[in-house]
Amino acid sequence: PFLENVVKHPNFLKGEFDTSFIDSTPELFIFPVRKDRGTKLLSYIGNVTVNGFPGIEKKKKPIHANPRKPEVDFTAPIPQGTKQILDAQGPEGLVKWIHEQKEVLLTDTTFRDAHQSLLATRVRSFDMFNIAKETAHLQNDLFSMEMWGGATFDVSYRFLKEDPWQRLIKLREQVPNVLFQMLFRGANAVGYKNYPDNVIREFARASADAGIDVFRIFDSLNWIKGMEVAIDEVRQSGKIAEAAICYTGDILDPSRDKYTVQYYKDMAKELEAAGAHILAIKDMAGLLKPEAAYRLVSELKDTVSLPIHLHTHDTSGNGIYLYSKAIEAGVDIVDTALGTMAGLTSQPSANSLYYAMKGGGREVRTDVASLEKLSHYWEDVRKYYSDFESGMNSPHSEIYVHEMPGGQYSNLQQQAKAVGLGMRWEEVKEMYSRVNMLFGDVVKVTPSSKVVGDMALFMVQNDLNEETVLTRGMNIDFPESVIEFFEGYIGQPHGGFPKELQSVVLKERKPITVRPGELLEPADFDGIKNSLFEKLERPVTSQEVLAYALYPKVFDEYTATDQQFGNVSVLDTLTFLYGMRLGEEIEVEIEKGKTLMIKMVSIGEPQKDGTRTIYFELNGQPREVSIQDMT
Ligand code: 3PY
Ligand code: ZN
Repeated sequence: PFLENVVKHPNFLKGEFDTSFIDSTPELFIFPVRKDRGTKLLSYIGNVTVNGFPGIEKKKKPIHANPRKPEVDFTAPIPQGTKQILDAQGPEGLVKWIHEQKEVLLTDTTFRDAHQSLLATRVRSFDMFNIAKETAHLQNDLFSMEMWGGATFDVSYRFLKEDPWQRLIKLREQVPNVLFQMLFRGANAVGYKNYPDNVIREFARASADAGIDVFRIFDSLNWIKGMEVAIDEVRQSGKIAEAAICYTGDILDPSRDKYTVQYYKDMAKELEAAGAHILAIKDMAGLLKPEAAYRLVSELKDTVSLPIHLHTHDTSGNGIYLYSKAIEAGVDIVDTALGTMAGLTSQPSANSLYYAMKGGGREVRTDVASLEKLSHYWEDVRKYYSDFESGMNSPHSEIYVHEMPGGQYSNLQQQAKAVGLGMRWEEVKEMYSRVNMLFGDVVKVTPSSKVVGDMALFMVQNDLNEETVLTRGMNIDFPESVIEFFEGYIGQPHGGFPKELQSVVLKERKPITVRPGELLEPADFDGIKNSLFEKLERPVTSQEVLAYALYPKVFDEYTATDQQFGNVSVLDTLTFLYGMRLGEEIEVEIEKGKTLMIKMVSIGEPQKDGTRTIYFELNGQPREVSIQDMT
């Protein structure tokens, strides 16, 4: 219809067709509505009720009371926070302010890494919006909220069928006082491979425009070249470039002499020179032991003049002890999650850390009563997502041996089951650490951790060991991710690639040693925009163009679902995951002030063609939808 509108438009007929013509003629965008939003949502609900939600066992919709929410006086103004400092004084002013604080500052990860690590990143925007205003009022003491980046982007489109940009934009409206932080995988942005430089730059800029203030930038091999483009673009956007050192190995173990204190100090100096405003120590697997943390933070404090921000995962159970040692050594900011979303593969609990430090030399800047109130909300919400829990329910000290990042553990376990290696999980874990050594002891974090995981699965599955990989390797087709790694397409590891293995994996292919971004063709944003525009028959935002540039297939699937079912992010989480019970009635606010009343009346018998009719009442009127029964 859009093209039809265009070609019939008088200005077009006059030959005045350019993009400003589209902008100045909004009538082009008035299309006949094909299927109303209510009916689309009913189709979604009917579908998930009958067919279940992908990835979770189909079961009856559980019954939960509404989550407990703290009472907040919303007539009071939202208290000022760090966002106001950045906006008024710029990055340098904010850095100066951090240096002046005596108390330890917190970043809350509840909206990102906590649920990425505990619940496979499945927490929906709906449950965040529902507590956003309360969070702004009660958590104004935070340094930042980590609420975007990492796996958020991919999972939102792929599994939650919602637009991650809307999460950011709407949370920004409701939380105008605390800095928003994202995890940015350097040249891999929010993906699993290196992207062309123009994608990295455009994505950083667009994220800044949509509301991100602090960019934690890392490279999965600690290769500074892989971080420089992102650091530069973030600085140009007037935002905070927090450059990260990924911590691996054990600085206090003399037999692990590849990643020494000196290695980290050198890297810190390089990151300072590359323009970092803050230095992050990113302990993505929870390998940093308490005494090592004391040593590392002390030495880094003496090496650079940047504030130091420490991130860990509490998998071993040593998280609070480790933070306490880091605080003693002068760390400025630490990452925690609200108590009920903390611990194990997630971050240490803010609530516990507060009490641990109380009465000592340096206390934690927070209001513990507020933390407890918000923790109640998340305790209740977490139950909606119980199907995504990893099953780990006690501290795992073996993390120090296998070195698998918090977010990878349950993922790899699923992958192992999927290829029939569920019963050999212990072997897979052991192989993971052997592959690490075979690769020359590499940093393991997305996406390098995925390469190690893929190789470990491959070796167990094919009964290979370190020796047979080399002797029989010329006749083996290695996993694609492993080939790309040895080609240099996710960067260069510290100390280089093991040469013999590299040639066996690559065979005739030649490795690169330059930054992949120097070789990759720039993304053609205009071309993407035009093709999306034709496919979707509606205006396309630059955010959508970027989403496509990063994840073409995932984005196509998302827009197909969006066309079929409309905006499903407005559904409450239990309805989204389980559909409805017979006789149940729900309210759905499809936009501000516009609410649909939906009642599920009955489910018809399957027809010969495999369809079923589902009978609803929509705002009191009977409505039926036909869906395909796939069970
Ligand atoms: C991610 O890249 O998603 C991570 O959380 C790495 O630790
Ligand atoms: Zn993490």
